[in-house]
Amino acid sequence: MALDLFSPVNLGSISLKNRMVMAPLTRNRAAEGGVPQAINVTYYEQRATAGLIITEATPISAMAHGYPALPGIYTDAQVAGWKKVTDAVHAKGGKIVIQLWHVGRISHPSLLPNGAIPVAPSAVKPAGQAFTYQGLLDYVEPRALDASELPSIVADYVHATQCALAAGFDGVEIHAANGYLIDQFLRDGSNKRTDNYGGSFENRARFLMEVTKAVVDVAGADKVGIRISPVNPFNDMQDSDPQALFNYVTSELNQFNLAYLHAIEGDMTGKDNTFDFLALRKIFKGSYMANLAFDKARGNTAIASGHADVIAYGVPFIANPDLVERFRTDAPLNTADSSTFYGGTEKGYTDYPFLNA
Ligand code: 8OZ
Repeated sequence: MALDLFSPVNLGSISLKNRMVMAPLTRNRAAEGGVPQAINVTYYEQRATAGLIITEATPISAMAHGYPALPGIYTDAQVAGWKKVTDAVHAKGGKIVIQLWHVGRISHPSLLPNGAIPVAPSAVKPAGQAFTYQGLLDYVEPRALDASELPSIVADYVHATQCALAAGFDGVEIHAANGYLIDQFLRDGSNKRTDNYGGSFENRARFLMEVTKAVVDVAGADKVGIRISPVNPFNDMQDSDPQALFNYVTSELNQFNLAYLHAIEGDMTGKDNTFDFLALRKIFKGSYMANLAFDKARGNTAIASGHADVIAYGVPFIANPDLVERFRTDAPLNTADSSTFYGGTEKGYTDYPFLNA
C-alpha cells in the first residue's frame, strides 16, 4: 500500500505514529519569566495525537527574545514548566521537540535585558515594527556582532539544548528560518559581513554549521532537526540567489545525519515563486518535512509521491486539536480565529472543540 499521512515513520531516533506534524506556532501565552504554565500544558496535551509536536519558537537566552510572553528554555523554572508539557504529551502517547530560537534583529530594546540593542550579523535595520509590551514600535538598527561574540551564542544553544533534554523533549529543532538570527547570517539581504561569516555561501552558512555541530554534540544528531525558509520574505528578508545558497546549505547539513530537514516551501505572503524544493529534498540524505498551507489531499499526495516524508500543519492544528482524527474520518474542520493567535487566554487556545464534544 502506498504511504500516506497515517503511516508511521522514524525521524532519526524519534518514532512517529503518523506523518502529521504540528508546526511551530508562536502563541505568546507563557507566564512571567518565560515559564510555561497550566494552559500551555493543556494546549500541547490536547494535540498529542499529532505524530510529532514542534513547540512554538523558544528563546535560548534573554537576548534571544523578540516578542511578548514567549516561553524560554534557559532557566530552571522554564525547564520545570516545560517538563509538565512533555510529561503530559508523553502520557498521551505523543512526541514533542522544542524549537530553539534566537531572533537577532527582530526584537526591540524594550524586550531585552537593560534595554540592550538587538544583535545581528550586520547593522541593517529591518523594515517594519516590533511587537512589544508597549504595542508596535519601529525596529532599531541592530548592533553587528563581533566574530569574537559568536562562541557565546553557540554556548547559549548548547545550554538550551541541555535544558531541553532535562525537560524531557524527544529532540530539538534549530530555527534557521523566517528572518531570525541564523537566517540573517544565511541570506545576503541581512548579511553584509566581510569576515569569515559573510560573503561566500560557506561563510554565510558558517554560523548555522557551528550551531548545528554544537547542538548535535549535546543531543545526538538523531534528535536534531533544522527549519529553513529559502524564499520567505517575512521579516524583511531577501537573498540574491536562494536556490544556490540553500542547495549548498542542504548538502553541507548532510555531514551531520540529522533527524530531519524542515522546509517552509515558499512565500508565506502567497506570492508564487519558482524555487525548486524537490531539489532540496533530493540533495538531503535524511527525512524531509514540508510545510506551507497543505491540506489532507495535498499532504497525502506529497507523501505518496516521495516529495516529503512528513507534513507540518500549522493553522489547522490551532483550530483542531484532533486534526489527525478529523483527517482520518474526513470530518469537517473548525475555523481558526486569527484574532486570538498571538497572546491572550484560553480563548482561541484551549477551547477549540474536539469531534463529538
Ligand atoms: C509569527 C509571529 C511571531 C513569530 C516565525 C517564530 O515566523 C515565528 C513567528 C511567526 O518563525
